[in-house]
Amino acid sequence: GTLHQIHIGSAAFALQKEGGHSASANSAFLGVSVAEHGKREFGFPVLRAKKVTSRNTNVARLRAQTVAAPVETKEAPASKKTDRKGNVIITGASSGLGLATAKALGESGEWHIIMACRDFVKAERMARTVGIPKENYTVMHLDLASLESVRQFADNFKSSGRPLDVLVCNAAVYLPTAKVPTFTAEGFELSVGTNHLGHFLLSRLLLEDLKKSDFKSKRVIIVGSITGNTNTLAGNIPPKANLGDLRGLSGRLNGVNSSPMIDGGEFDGAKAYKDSKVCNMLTMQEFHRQYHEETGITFASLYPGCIATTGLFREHIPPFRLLFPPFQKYITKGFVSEEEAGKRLAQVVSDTSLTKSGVYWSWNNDSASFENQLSEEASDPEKARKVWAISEKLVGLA
Ligand code: NDP
Ligand code: PMR
Repeated sequence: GTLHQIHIGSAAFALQKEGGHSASANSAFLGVSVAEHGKREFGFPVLRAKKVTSRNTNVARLRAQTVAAPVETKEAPASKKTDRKGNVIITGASSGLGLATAKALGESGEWHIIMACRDFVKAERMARTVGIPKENYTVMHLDLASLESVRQFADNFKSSGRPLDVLVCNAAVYLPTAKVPTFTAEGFELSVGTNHLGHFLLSRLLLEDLKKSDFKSKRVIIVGSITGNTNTLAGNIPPKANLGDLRGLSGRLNGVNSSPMIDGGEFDGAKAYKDSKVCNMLTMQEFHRQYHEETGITFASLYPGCIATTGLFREHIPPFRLLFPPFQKYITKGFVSEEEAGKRLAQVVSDTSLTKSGVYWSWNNDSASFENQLSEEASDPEKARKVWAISEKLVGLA
């Protein structure tokens, strides 16, 4: 059975929004900025949710089944190549932000979207439901919780002969109520394994394809989040992201002879998610440092806003799912619709003004994009280098 407990503190809550829309590069989202090491207490209500469950959370140990994508590419004449449609892979395009982005790009007629999804029947159904024109998308199987599936996907994509212009690492799982860790096929804690390690291998394997592309702008976009950034209010809601000295990551996050958490601590699903987002943002920057100059590829991350209605919160307790959207809409004012968030990510994919590399994009209340500041940890080059080096070993690249 399932027992729900929810505690909402009673302190009055008000957030001061920034008046104008000229949020500077130094301002955190919503103008709420917290000193990096500030041990400040917040007078905000604390929403703590715990779920005690006897449900057996299933381990993603299924072997990947992969379908080859139907390819109907026509090679454009060399002179016209830069005028062709862009080809963009979006992971987790079967729901939420990924689906909304696929819809926005699909409708523009300028993109062919490869929807890289673990459930391709669902992906096909969702593509039809939101009305993406048939000729503008292809569904391909990808289960990020299996490195074998990631390799299979990369092979399948390569053999399709389709050029790759933009890769969007969007898929994620969030397991805030899990009492015990679950693991990927290779035995990594599921949140970091899926959100970070799966995408890390995927982007490394597809880098060669991106290099070969002759498209006007080649990009790798890794979706980050405000909750991994401890220089914001949202990033200071416990449990806070913290990768520590990476001892758990070095120990393979297997929960057997090492901790399932990157910092080596006790399992905490919400923290594991936030840690995975820090890894996503660090990976983007390390990619930028190592490859931007040589390849011309733009590497970017973003916080699309709080899309409180997506499937990300599917594992959260029902009262949270009920209260979270109105809380974000009326109290923090950080809420964005899936449609609006999809347009934001679509901008990072295709907008000619968002070509700068190494940037973490955010949007102000008037939906104008700006270069946001990452927390100290999420912008630490030494940590980025270490996470990169350890991750390389874990996914079998080094
Ligand atoms: P959703 O749950 O709606 O979408 C996540 C997608 O990831 C789903 O399509 C899901 O597939 C897919 N996915 C999960 N596990 C795997 C896997 N093993 N292999 C392949 N695909 C997988 O959540 P959101 O749209 O909210 O999340 C999208 C991104 O946005 C994430 O990176 C999240 O961290 C980020 N984000 C979200 C915010 C929010 O407020 N919602 C705020 C900031 C960032 P399926 O459809 O089969 O379930
Ligand atoms: Mg948070 C400006 C205030 C703000 C913003 C933009 C978010 C975004 N949140 C804010 C504030 C608060 N949140 C406050 C004051 C509280 C205490 C009541 C609070 C609580 C809270 C919880 C319990 N918030 C959450 C949770 C989640 O489980 C979500 C999470 O952390 O997932 C990792 C979440 C989020 N708040 C956000 C965003 C964007 C999330 C979704 C997390 C993400 O995708 O990174």
